[in-house]
Amino acid sequence: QERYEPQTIEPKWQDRWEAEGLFAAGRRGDLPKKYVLEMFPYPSGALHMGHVRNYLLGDVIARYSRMKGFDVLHPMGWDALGLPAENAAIKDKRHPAERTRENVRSFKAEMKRVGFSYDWSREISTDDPAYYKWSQWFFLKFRERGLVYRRMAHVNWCPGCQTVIANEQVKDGLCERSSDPVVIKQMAEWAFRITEYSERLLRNLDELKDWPEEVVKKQRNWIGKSEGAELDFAVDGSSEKVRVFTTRADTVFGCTYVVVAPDHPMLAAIVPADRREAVTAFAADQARKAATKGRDEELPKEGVDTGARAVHPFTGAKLPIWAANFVVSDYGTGAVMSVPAHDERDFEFATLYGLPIVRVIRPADGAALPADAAFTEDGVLENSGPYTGQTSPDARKAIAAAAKEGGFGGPSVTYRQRDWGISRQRYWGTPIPIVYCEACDPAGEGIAVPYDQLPVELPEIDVAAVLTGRGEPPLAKVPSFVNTTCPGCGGPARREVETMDTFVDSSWYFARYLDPKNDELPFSRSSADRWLPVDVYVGGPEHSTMHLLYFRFWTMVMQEMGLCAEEEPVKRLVTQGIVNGPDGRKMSKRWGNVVAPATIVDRYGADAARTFTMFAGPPDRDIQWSDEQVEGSARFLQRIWRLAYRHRDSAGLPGDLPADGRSLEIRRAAHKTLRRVTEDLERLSFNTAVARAMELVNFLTPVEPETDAERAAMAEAIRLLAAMLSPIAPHLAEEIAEVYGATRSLQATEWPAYDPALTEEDTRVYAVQVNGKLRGEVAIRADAGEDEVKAAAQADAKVAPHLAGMTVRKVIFVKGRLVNFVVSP
Ligand code: ANZ
Ligand code: ZN
Repeated sequence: QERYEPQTIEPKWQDRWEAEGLFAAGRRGDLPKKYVLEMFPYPSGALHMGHVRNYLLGDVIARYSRMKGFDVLHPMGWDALGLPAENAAIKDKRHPAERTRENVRSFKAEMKRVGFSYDWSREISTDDPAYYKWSQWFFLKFRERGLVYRRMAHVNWCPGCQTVIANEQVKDGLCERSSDPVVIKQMAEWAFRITEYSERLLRNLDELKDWPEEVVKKQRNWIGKSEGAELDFAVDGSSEKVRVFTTRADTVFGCTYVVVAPDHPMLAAIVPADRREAVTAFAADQARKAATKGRDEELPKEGVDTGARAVHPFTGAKLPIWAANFVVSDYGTGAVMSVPAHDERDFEFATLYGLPIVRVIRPADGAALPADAAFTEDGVLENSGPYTGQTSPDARKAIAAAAKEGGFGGPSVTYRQRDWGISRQRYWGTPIPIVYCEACDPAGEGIAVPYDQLPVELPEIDVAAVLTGRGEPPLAKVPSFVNTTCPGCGGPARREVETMDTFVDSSWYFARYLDPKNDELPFSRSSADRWLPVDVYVGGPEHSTMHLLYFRFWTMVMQEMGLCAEEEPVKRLVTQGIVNGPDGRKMSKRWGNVVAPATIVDRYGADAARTFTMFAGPPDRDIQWSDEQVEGSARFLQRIWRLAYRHRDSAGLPGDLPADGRSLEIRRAAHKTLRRVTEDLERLSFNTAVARAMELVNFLTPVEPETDAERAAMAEAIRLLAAMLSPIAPHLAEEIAEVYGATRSLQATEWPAYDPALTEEDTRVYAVQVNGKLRGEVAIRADAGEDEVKAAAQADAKVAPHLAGMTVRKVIFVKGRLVNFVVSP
């Protein structure tokens, strides 16, 4: 009928896609593969348009790729375990599994209504024992490779709740839940030795050419490689040595004292008896202060002279050893040589405590030195014995080499990255497959649960009794879980009662999709060879470091285990911008500004919601939700439908009638648009693709074909329009294609080819201004209309920053020459 009715069209096509199994991966083993993945959701609350944008980006890519002749893997699953579900369970006394199941059901129903093209036969959920069995398997395999160990670590302990809490739950030193002051406690935990891969994680970043620069930069900083030297300072009158890490070995002759962390393990051995009490009191005071300070707060510098003396490795001078709070125990060696003349922190500290300052570097250009500050740059050495006169870089090398030669240190590299602690005192997580037996394992190192006993399943529980948020970890309160037999001696043993960080679950889920039902291995080698790496991975930039580092690490280990050939999981990473609500704040349950896809689908249709979301801006930019613009998208789709409907009688005409005059014009417009849209989709520029389609619709709408050639050209244009829009507005596109004679779904049809002869054209260069200031230029074909030029200008890398966070008040457009955005904050 003449009216565009998404409410009838959309379910019809969704049913048909499902019935035909069009989205099953592996249907076309003869075709090249493409693995398109979106970060799987944590199914809490309800799906909103902020999530939808993420999945939509993947969906458009998946749909386009199928038409381009790829065998596409596009799966979806659930990051179902985790703290929010457990906290909700504590509050309302319902089992987290129940709520999770409900949420998954509603997420899935909503996803289907938006028309996402998932292969649901591969659905996974991390709370499924058939899934977490393999997380446990990996844990044990990693442990066999020396990549899992038990360590003592500083954790936030809330005495009120009797549990360890995450950094995020500490507010101004108080427990968020009970308001008790949080203390730092030493506790045993399981950790992954990710630092063993720091160098490789760093080095491979150079190869990740299709990753956003910001993500690569963040990972680089997170790993934090620091090249320098380690130097030993003998402790006077003792056999001990204090080893320091420095990036400025060239300043060693300016070292006037040595500083160790307040909790440096060597203190007990080197502090003379008469200073012991003072140093211990200082350490205790600092531990308390560190525990109660805000997470990002920096404490004022404080220190204490330990009374011990260090021997300078080059001059033999006796230097005081201090303990101070600006030296941290878990970086480098936990000790530094202080050079107040050339380091700001040292300068501040030396000034505070009246310690000597000796200058050993002067500026190479002879510039004057600041009187009351450190000179922190490289220069030329002075007062430095045999090294005097050398430049800083040369001296660094020479001094590190001398230390190596003399057996008191040498070149050294340190990373800021820490090992990954994964123990959580929680119920709703993957049980750690370890038991403790006092007979076989008196040291408490933990005995692996035998592989044939995996999975260690989460026990059924009395929710009200176990999930209290207080006392011991929940699993410790379930005797039937805790008490087990030792796999070694068959005697009584206790199970590990802590569960794994959920980042473990998400470190390898992308590989489980390859072979989700495998019960011999997490996935088969042949499935890995077929599908890995992920070709496009779409997700939020907030995962730049933790998740995206963990799963790179995991993949390296999987590769070493022979499970896959790839050591990097993802070829191209797309980080999508935020969807802000109409109030300009990030769409979130917390702000009460979420827009539910169901409401939008009911009102405007899934295709309108999809078109709006893709048109609103480039993938990596934030967009603002706007009901008017969704309505605008719906109107645009309506116009397409009316156009198609109006010319439906021409559908039977052959597409390649000889064209001239007006029919040629129509064909040129259609083919040029097809070419542009194809290029835009290739570079994931979806907003400009929509803009170009709009231009074509504007062009075609007023045309009244009179000859058969014109009618045929019009029918061809409409067919092409449907095909090119089908990744974005798939339901409408299918409906039009069907009216125009298609017998198969567009998803089983090849992406149309444009006729190059019809697409030649000349271009214009537009000056792009923001508030009248020239900010960039865009080259675009001469017949591009205002919308298209605007979209291209907004997407331009030079222009975009000037529009970020601004509201466009007006656009001045001079055809063929200029576009000027009038904006205000
Ligand atoms: C002497 C020196 C002289 C330093 C100078 C700097 C400038 P990055 O680049 O971050 O690795 N340092 C080393 N271990 C530390 C610890 N555990 N806690 C606090 N500070 C520590 O910084 C390395 C520098 O940070 C090292 O080089 C050391 O100070 C300090 F003119 O050594 B430097
Ligand atoms: Zn035993």
